[in-house]
Amino acid sequence: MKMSFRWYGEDDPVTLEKIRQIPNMEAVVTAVYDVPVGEVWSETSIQHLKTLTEDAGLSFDVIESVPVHEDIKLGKPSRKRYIENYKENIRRLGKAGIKVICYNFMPVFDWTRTQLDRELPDGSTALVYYPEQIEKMDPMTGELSLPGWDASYTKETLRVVFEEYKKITEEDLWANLEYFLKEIIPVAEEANVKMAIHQDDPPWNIFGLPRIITCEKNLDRMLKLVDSPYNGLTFCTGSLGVSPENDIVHMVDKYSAMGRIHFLHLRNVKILDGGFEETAHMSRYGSLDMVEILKNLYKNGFDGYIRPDHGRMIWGEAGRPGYGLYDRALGAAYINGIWETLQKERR
Ligand code: DNO
Repeated sequence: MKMSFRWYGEDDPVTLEKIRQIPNMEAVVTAVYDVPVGEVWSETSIQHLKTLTEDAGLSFDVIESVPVHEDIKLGKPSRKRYIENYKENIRRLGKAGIKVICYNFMPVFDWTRTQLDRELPDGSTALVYYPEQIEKMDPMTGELSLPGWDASYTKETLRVVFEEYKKITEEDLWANLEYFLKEIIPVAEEANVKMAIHQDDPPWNIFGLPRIITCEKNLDRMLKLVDSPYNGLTFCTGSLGVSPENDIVHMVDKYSAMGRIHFLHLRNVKILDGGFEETAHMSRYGSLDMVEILKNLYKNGFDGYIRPDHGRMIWGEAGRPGYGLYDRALGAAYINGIWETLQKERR
């Protein structure tokens, strides 16, 4: 496994110099943020990120994310242009040495929480999703914004896109995903870039919008749409793990044995009735058994990328929700410890 860390670019308070000092840190996970969703990334911007990363002693291997334009998910005629742009991004990133591109196929909203600063008993704060809060949320008022969300929506454009989704069933979304994959995976193969879909977070429909990348049955279906190692997963333990029906230890075993996990987001979550709280990474704080997850990866010879996912805010840190330095660094150290133990046991 190669340890990696998400970096939001030059205005991220968590600098590359800090990231580099986390033990065993190899790769940076980042993106070009100055281009609207759907457009082609300039080679200058890609090269700039690569230079900054490599000058800091880290490798430029993983992109999270190249976002998929809404017209592709909606299957509109204009998708043709956006898919061509997407292919061009894959080619350009491949040329720059990128090995994995993470993306998602969630309509309109990326990951969703109902509160970003829920105080835990130890005084740290965490991201949570409570059913009684989601019921009261109205996306049209746009009060909530999370790192990675497309911030370009106005109330009017959001209203229009919601109207368009009223006509889209889950099966339509599947058909649009299939069309997209059949177009882009051959390009990814040629560019030698592994495409890695992120699961829907949370893995159920929200605000009446369909979500399909949610469970084992649907991951099986997704991987079969184009049966190529280049059509793979960003396996996110926290996204899938909030649904009690997802057996994360088993799924990690199955998909890593198939060679279809290229990138992992590792975090722990505590399942509540209809909701969840994010917790510290260590198994005892949440519902996931991190040791069993890592054991299965190790057993299957996993050599892809892992990043510690969201952290709590601790030690008075302020920053992007979920993406501070301290708790994510503790997560990396914890994962490193388990991995080293597995390596030594093997010898
Ligand atoms: C949240 C992230 C997601 C992820 C995208 C991938 O913290 O895991 O925003 O980057 O869904 O496209």
